[in-house]
Amino acid sequence: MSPSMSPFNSTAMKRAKTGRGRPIQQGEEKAMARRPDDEYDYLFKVVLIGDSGVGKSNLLSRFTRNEFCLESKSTIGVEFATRTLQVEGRTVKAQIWDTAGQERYRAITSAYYRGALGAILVYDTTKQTTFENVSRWLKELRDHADANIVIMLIGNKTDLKHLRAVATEDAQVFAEKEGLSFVETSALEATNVEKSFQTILSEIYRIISKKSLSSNEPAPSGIKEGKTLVVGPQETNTKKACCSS
Ligand SMILES: Nc1nc2c(ncn2[C@@H]2O[C@H](COP(=O)(O)OP(=O)(O)O)[C@@H](O)[C@H]2O)c(=O)[nH]1
Ligand SMILES: [Mg+2]
Repeated sequence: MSPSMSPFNSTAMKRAKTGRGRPIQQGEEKAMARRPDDEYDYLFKVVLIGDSGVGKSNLLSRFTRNEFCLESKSTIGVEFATRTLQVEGRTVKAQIWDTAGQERYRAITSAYYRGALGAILVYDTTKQTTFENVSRWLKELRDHADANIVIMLIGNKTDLKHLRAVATEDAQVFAEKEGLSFVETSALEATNVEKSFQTILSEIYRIISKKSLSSNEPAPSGIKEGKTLVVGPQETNTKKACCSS
């Protein structure tokens, strides 16, 4: 792959903060008027994958809205949620994409993976088959995502201790073998959710910053310092009613 094809060049969005001393760029004024506090250094797209029912949507709602839903409901259409946070001293806007149940039919399209810098691969610690299917999801990533994508393995639902079916060590050994970072979480109890997202965002940041330091290549055409590059639809995030926090 040519360097300009890599998402680390083409879609890691470095956005100059809209501060004094820089002229407002075309189109920016409008965006600022709409969301005056939306300032960030980087925008990272991360996709959630894994079998249906493992808790992807709840990990997302826990991370972005601090909400959890006991009842399971499929959402319509691909959607993402965002949260802006500090990562390694930088303001990062995490744009986390969630499936709309297509994983049930193994029908996730390549558009879902396009421009993703990270993938969070979730299994359910109480369901062995969801762990066995992790290998299939890794293959899916190899086939559809960029080769440099940062992958994190998450074993979710640790609150259901009496139902545990996948040993922590087994997942740890597997993750090490595959070179993935690994965390066990409970979206219900909000255990390690923050930590897992922070970990993958930090990993992405480290790769991006190393890359821009060591790169002697000119920026790919169309990418200029201070410009916002858009990956996927901007703020088409649909508001869903959910339950308690
Ligand atoms: N006990 C428990 N249930 C969870 C947890 N995360 C999700 N669930 C439940 O598992 C079901 C599926 O969750 P959902 O987020 O829709 O999974 P998805 O299909 O992977 O998006 C729902 O009934 C959730 O309430 C968790 O950490 N602990
Ligand atoms: Mg879901």
